[in-house]
Amino acid sequence: MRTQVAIIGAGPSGLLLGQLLTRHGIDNIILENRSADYVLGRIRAGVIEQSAADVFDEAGVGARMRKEGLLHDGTQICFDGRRHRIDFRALAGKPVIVYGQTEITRDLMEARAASGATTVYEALDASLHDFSGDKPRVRYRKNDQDFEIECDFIAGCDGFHGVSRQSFPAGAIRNFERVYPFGWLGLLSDTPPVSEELIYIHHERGFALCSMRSHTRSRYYLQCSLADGVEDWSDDRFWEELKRRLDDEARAKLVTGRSIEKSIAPLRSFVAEPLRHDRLFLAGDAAHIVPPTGAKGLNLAASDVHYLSEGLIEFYRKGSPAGLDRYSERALARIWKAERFSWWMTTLLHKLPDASDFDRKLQHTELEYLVSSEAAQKSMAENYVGLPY
Ligand code: RFL
Ligand code: PHB
Repeated sequence: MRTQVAIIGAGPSGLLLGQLLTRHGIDNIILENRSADYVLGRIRAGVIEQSAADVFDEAGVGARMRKEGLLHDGTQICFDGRRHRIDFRALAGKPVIVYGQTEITRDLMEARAASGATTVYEALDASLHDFSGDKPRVRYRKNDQDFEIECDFIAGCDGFHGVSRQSFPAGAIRNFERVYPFGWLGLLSDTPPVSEELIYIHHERGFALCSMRSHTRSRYYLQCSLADGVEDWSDDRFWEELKRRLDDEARAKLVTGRSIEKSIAPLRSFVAEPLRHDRLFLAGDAAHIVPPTGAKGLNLAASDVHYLSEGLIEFYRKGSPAGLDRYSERALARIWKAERFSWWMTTLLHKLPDASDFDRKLQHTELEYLVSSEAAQKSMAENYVGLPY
């Protein structure tokens, strides 16, 4: 088989890149090691920046998001049992869109199927070869048969545990990492959200987040121990613990119900540099991880893919490698700002197990400063709605 761009991974990064390239007449094949149903079953991000939404529009997949997505003009920060509102529209001039990653992924999959471009699901043992020459190849196995794709470029969009970053030669990539000593336990339920806006809660028992997918579907998170398993958390235990962390009004309003999904995610900050080795490029979670507190992971995937698709389109249209040469530097500048913001939101809002009394006083003062200073709120709003591309 031969294609122009071989894309590894059919998460949001890979599907979005494939869609943008296809629309510009650039041939591409996506290899995904899981099934389409498995990919659609993962419950992840919920908040989309306007600029990421614009990239989804450009890829021709924004219509349902624009129709069904919920526009949020602000968010709520709760501590000491009181809620404070950060007004995104007033402070940063735009709202965010609440629309599930699952839905975006579904929209991308449908658009790809309609375009006729090839996606190989359950493509096992992908291995990347010769990307330092001008004829890179990708090998994989499907239904016990071996296949090889010859291509011009390989885009590694295969997430944190994928093969692409691991294929960089030793010494050609540097990792920067912080692992947090707690996790997030998420619960999805067909119950009306407790509030019209997301509530980020700092509480002495740990962080909590009230989010949503629609007016009838809620998504809640609790800071939990890394030693916990989902089996330790019955629905009843989850709701009881969430109630303890809510303010009085939210506690009284909370509608509980059967969970339709529950999962635990560890929290990590991670960046690999650079994002390119010759004809192999990394984008999305393959290159970086943010803790979910800032809602930046999916949004960074969209900005990486925007820069990378621009470079590839320029290469095929004009024969110029300039955009590809600038890709790593451009993408990393935005990635590090999102890393900073996600780290800041995480340390501001969680119960930090190793904190001293001094650290806890500073954390409380930071919260007080945020809710009392327009300048501080403006900085948070500007980052939350998304820094410019
Ligand atoms: P993904 O989604 O991990 O997709 C990678 C794909 O590659 C496949 N793969 C392989 N395929 C072929 N061969 C191999 N060897 C392969 N190895 C892996 C995988 O099966 C998968 O299908 O990465 P991508 O596309 O870069 O997208 C990144 C986003 O999924 C991620 O950043 C967000 O979900 C992060 N995130 C959030 N981001 C936001 O912008 N806003 C949010 O509100 C938000 N909330 C969250 C989140 C992530 C969470 N978890 C579970 C980590 C909330 C949570 C709880
Ligand atoms: C979500 O709805 O899943 C969500 C929202 C905001 C975050 C993280 C996750 O910061």
